Amino acid sequence: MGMLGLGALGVVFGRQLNSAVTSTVNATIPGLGSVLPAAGGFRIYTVTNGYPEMSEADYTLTISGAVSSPMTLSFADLQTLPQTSMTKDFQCVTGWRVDDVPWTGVLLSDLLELAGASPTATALAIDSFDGAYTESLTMEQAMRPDMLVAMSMYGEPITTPHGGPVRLYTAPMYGYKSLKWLSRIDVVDQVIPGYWEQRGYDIDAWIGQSNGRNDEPV
Ligand SMILES: Nc1nc2c(c(=O)[nH]1)N[C@H]1C(S)=C(S)[C@@H](COP(=O)(O)O)O[C@H]1N2
Ligand SMILES: [Mo]
Repeated sequence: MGMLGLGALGVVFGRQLNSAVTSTVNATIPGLGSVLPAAGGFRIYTVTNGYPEMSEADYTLTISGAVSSPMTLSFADLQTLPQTSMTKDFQCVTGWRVDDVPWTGVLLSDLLELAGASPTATALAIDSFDGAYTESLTMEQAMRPDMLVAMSMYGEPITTPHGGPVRLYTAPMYGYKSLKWLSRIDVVDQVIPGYWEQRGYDIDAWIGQSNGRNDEPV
């Protein structure tokens, strides 16, 4: 419970804790935004000062590391790849859930195949263009058919607060794995714990089977 309590607090108040370290002026107001429910029941989270803006025209996704074809894809490149849609719940480890969210994008497995990810690589180290948030997935997890590099949510472009133009949607795992403002996927030979994992959350974030929670898997 010690770790969970700390971690859960961190999600809700991460913004304040962060700013408490770096500034006192902005310590409260932007943090409050992160605990207010947004439209549709989502709560909008960020661990930095606000939400980084990036147009579809400026967007790039880099796939690097242990791949035979390192590549940098534009938003238009991603649109030319096979699109996969899924409608599934979004579950944050702090307890809120949004049912039946339609997502569309490119399967993470399709991108890894395209880049020629090494069959002996064991994990992904994933970065956000917010400059702070990171995530990890094992290669086995990343190759599942419900791990999406999402470009649309509710049939619309993903908004900036929700991590647009491109974010991860890791359906079988708690929301902290669904990194927003996706910028880089690095294929690596060991799991590098992500932002919240360094702060106490389970690396394997299976819904209902981690962080001491007992949520219904969805
Ligand atoms: N870059 C970034 N991605 C992130 C987060 C964050 O703070 N920064 N929070 C995570 C957590 S804990 C959750 S529950 C979801 C929330 O997604 P939303 O902000 O679109 O509701 O984003 C995840 N991805
Ligand atoms: Mo979360």
